[in-house]
Amino acid sequence: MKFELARKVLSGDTIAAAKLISGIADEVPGALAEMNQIYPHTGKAYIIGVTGAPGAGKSTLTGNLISHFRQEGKSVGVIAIDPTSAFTGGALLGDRIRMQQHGEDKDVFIRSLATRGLQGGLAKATIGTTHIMDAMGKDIILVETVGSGQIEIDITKVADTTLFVMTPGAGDAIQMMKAGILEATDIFVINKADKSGADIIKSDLQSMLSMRNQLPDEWQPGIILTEAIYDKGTAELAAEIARHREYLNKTGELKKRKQGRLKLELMETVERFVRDCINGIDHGDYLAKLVNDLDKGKTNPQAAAQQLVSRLASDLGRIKKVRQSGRKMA
Ligand SMILES: Nc1nc2c(ncn2[C@@H]2O[C@H](COP(=O)(O)OP(=O)(O)O)[C@@H](O)[C@H]2O)c(=O)[nH]1
Ligand SMILES: [Mg+2]
Repeated sequence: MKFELARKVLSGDTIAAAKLISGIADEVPGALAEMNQIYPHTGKAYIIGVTGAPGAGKSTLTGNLISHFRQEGKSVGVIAIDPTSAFTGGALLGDRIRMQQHGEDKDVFIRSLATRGLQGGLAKATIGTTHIMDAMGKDIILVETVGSGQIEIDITKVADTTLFVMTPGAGDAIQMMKAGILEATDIFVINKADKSGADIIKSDLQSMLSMRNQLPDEWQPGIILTEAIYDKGTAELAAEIARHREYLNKTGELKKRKQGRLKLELMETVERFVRDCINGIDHGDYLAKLVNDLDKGKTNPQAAAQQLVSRLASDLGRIKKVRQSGRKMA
C-alpha cells in the first residue's frame, strides 16, 4: 500500500517509525516521499535540547526528565545524537541502560542518531526525526547531544529550550564558554552538585550573564543545580523549562524558533538538491572539467561557481519547459 510506513507511524507503530528515521538519515527517496504524509501532523511537540561535555550527566538528567514528564501524563520522545559511533556503537549502550527503566513504557520512544555517515545534513536529519516523533503524538521531545564544537551550536537551533549541562571541577566556567554557548543557552544546569565547586561555577556564570547587554524584557537564563544520579533538582529544572516555555509563548519567540527550524530544514534541503543537480550535469563530467581548469589555473573558484550556477539554471529551465509542454499534450 502507498505510504504504508507513514500510516503506521501515525498510528504509533515504533518499528515503522524507526524504519522511517533510518530512511531519512540515509536520504532514501521512498522515505522522503513518506515524510510528505508526516508533515501535516506536526507542530505540536515541545523540543528540549540537552547539550554539554561528555560525562556531564546529560543522559542521567534526560532519564530523570523522562520520569518527570511521564508523571505529568505527557508522552516523550528522545533523540540521542552520537557524533562518533555508528548505530550500534558503544557510547549509546550506557545511555540505553541509563534510560532502560523507560524501555517498557509505550509512551516513551528513544532513538539514537549516528552522525557518522549521515547522508544529509545533521540538522535536517534531527529535525526530520523530531517531525516523526511529533506526528506520533509525543508531547515532549528531548534531544541529547554532545556540545563542545561548532556543529552542536546548530543543534540549539533545533530546540525550543536549550539546556547546557556543566559540572564542578571540569575547568573554569569562563573557559568552558565556547563561542556562542552563552547566547544559545536558555537554562544552565550545574550537575554533580554533590561535588564541591558547584557554587563557584554558579557565581562565575552569574557574573558572566550580568555582563551581557540585555534588553529589559529579554530572557534571563536560569541556573539550576542538580544531582542527577540522586534525582535531585529535577522538579526545579522542569519548573524552569516550563517558565521558559511560557516566556516563549508570551513573546511570540516560540513561533520564531519554529520558523527558524523550518528555514534550517529548507536550506539543508536546497543545498542537497543543488548539489545533486550539479553532480547530475553530464553525470559530473562538467564538474570534473571545471576542477581540472581550476587545477591548471585557467579559472578561479568564483568564476567557476558562476559558470556552474548558470549551467544549472539553464538546465532547470529546460526541464521546466519539457514538463510544461508535456502537460499541455496530456
Ligand atoms: N557524582 C555524580 N555523578 C553523576 C551525576 N549525574 C551523573 N553522574 C555520573 O556521571 C557519569 C556520566 O553520566 P551520563 O549521564 O552518561 O553523562 P553524559 O555523557 O553527559 O550523557 C555516570 O557515571 C553517571 O552516573 C551526579 O549528579 N553526581
Ligand atoms: Mg549521554
